Amino acid sequence: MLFHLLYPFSKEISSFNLFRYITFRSLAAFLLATVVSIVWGKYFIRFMKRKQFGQIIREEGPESHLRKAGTPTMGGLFIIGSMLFVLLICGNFRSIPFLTTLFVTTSYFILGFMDDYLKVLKKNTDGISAKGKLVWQFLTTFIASYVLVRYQVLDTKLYLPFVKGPACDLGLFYHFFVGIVIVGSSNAVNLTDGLDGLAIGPIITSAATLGVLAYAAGHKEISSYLYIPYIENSGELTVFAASIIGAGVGFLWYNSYPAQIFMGDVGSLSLGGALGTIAVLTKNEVLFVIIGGIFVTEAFSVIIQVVSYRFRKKRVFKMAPIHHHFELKGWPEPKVIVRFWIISIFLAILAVATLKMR
Ligand code: 57M
Repeated sequence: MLFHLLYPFSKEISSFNLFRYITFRSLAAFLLATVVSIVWGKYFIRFMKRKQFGQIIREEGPESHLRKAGTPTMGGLFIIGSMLFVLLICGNFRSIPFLTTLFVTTSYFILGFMDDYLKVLKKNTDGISAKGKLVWQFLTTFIASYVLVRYQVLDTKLYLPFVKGPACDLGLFYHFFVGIVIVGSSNAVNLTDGLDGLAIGPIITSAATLGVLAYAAGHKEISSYLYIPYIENSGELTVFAASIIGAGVGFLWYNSYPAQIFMGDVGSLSLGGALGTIAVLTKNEVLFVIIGGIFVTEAFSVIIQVVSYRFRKKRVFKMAPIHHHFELKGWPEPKVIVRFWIISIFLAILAVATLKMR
């Protein structure tokens, strides 16, 4: 908002000119989101402890998790809250890519909040049904992709890493493809969020990578130099990504092992949805499989485990998702977490490196 309020006065007060620059507003968003989420998080944890709104631990999980019972959850409330506060100041609300990401993030935030509310506050451990969640998630993406194609913000073409120009035109299937990417990302992050800091680490590396890609895609000269599609106004997603990084760092301040707070579905579903939407808006849906490789691996470990058990009555992993498999192999929790972070950093570097291999 400040961008809309202050920039017109930049002729009188030259320093307001700074608000025009995406780099300035991204740095400001990152720093402000970090401070706001650290401060807000402190009081949020105190409030949740006082109200005894803590995590219910399922018996069938790893033994080591039983001591986590009662840990406050729904930290996603102050993660997304910090992001929205900062984006109100630094965001460009005339950018359709920015508004679309805000719409999906908010929609999934509401879904996750309702699920957590039922599970944590109403002690109804099942929360919203898996089918109900999927209907809500796909409905959100169909609305988003319809608007983006109808108002010609995006075409229905598919772009692949290492390949110059579009690989093919998905036509009407594009809307379903967008759904798979965003809903898949949201649920993969949700599954990954099973150890202290395990999800927020790759969320930060993915947001950083997608922020760089969004800046390049929104810049005419850079996008043509790198042979990537130019998406007008997608540079504003760099500001959005910066707010995710800042709020994520602030959350990690408390979620690092041993966690004082979990993010809850309100955090994992909305942040996963935000990342998937930025990947779609910058035409990096396939590259996102590399960027979010940890999330993809976690989700596939569950699919492989369930399919194997259903058809062979045998498990492939000691327990899925795969982070539990390593826990049950005897890896201490912090070791699993940091090794997954190391892999996500390498995947982020690899993804950016592919820009030069077209
Ligand atoms: C999301 N939620 C964590 C916390 C977090 C189909 C099946 C694979 C589904 C999956 C499942 O239920 N996933 C739900 C994962 C839970 O975390 C809460 O949920 C929020 C995220 N949505 O913010 O509020 C537990 O994770 C631990 N945790 C931490 N630190 C954190 O920072 O330690 C979370 C965040 C928390 C806490 O213990 O209670 C979760 O794991 O449920 N099911 C599973 O993941 C289960 N796997 C399983 O059943 N595998 C089977 C089949 C179905 C594949 C198999 O291997 O044969 C495991 N998870 C649990 N118990 N809790 C194992 C059983």
